[in-house]
Amino acid sequence: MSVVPFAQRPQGDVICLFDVDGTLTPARRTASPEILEVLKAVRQKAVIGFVGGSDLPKITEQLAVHGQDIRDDFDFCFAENGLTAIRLGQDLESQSFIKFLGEDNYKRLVKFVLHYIADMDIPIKRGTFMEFRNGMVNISPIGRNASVKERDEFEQYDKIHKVRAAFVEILKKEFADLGLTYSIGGQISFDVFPQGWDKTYALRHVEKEGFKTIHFFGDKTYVGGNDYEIYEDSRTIGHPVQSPADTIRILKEIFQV
Ligand code: M1P
Repeated sequence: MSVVPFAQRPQGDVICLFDVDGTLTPARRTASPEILEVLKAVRQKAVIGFVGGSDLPKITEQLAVHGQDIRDDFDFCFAENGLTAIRLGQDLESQSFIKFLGEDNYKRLVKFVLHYIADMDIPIKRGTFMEFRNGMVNISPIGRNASVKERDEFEQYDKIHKVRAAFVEILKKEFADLGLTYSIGGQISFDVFPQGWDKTYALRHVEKEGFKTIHFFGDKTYVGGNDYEIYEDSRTIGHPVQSPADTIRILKEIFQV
């Protein structure tokens, strides 16, 4: 696929980075034709990329709704906060959670987490309670195999009982020696990664390009949300959004598309 070089786009020194869940799509659901059209139009003018907490296969399910290669639709693809990074279809260099932690510490973490979840009394449990990814682990008390309805119910339950927040506090104490960050970014789980490997990690890849302006759009821009650090970063112009419709509205205002 031929892509217009950044320098030949009218605003090629401007990049828009987007969170995925709640910003480009409803949580863990697919993108609408409207937002995909607007992104395409913005890409004619400026440079676009996503910065998701999820791994690449999940983000692909959400954004590549016609079965296309997601690498063709975005100039930059940042999954796992940028620990999986792609520029114009080419993989960029990356680090790994397991290398950072070492096998022994990782085993300690797995053992503790699975014991804790086994003893947790919540209304329902499904499967895949801990998902190992390149730059993080994702931990879910209900399990990642929960259906959409079960996810929505768990999210409501957790708003009242705060089981994820309590779990995170316990992990912070138990693994204080490991230098980890815990981020509750979605509906049913939280991510665990080394300090500094939040979404600002992705900025090290775009910084090298010398963009004049880096816009960031996210829905969880409040303290403790997984968009907070990149939204607050002095290198970005942050746009807090409530929904994909809000993202479309702001893009239309900025780029007249
Ligand atoms: O992108 C936000 C989060 O999306 C998913 O969260 P959940 O399954 O809890 O809704 C996960 O992929 C998580 O890693 C990610 O941060």
